[in-house]
Amino acid sequence: MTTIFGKVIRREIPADIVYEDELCLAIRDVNPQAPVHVLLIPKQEIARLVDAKPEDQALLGHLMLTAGKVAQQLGIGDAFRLAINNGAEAGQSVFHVHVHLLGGRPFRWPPG
Ligand code: DGP
Repeated sequence: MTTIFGKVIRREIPADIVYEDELCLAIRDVNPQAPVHVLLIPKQEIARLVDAKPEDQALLGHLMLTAGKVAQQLGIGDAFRLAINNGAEAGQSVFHVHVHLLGGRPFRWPPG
């Protein structure tokens, strides 16, 4: 089922796109939790991380490598955090898998 991110990918609604390639998009989060808060979104619609299949391994790896690249591009390459919320109780609100890339402020551990 398509989500708001599917609409972004198809350019049906606007987004601040900071990176794009054949497999994914990186957009600025509409509700940023850090000075830099970007979402890496695969163009393939996968609802949750646990719905990914073995054949999606390269795509998931691509998101990780791209996160590092985009972090460098946005000047937070030395300190950033990646997060994937899987399931509503873990904070997932958009059911199209995505990686949060956050940076530009200190982060505590463990996360809340
Ligand atoms: P999550 O809660 O992990 O599913 O993250 C969803 C994120 O998506 C949340 O931080 C807010 C963001 N978001 C929701 N709708 C939109 C939108 O239409 N545009 C953008 N840029 N971000 C959105």
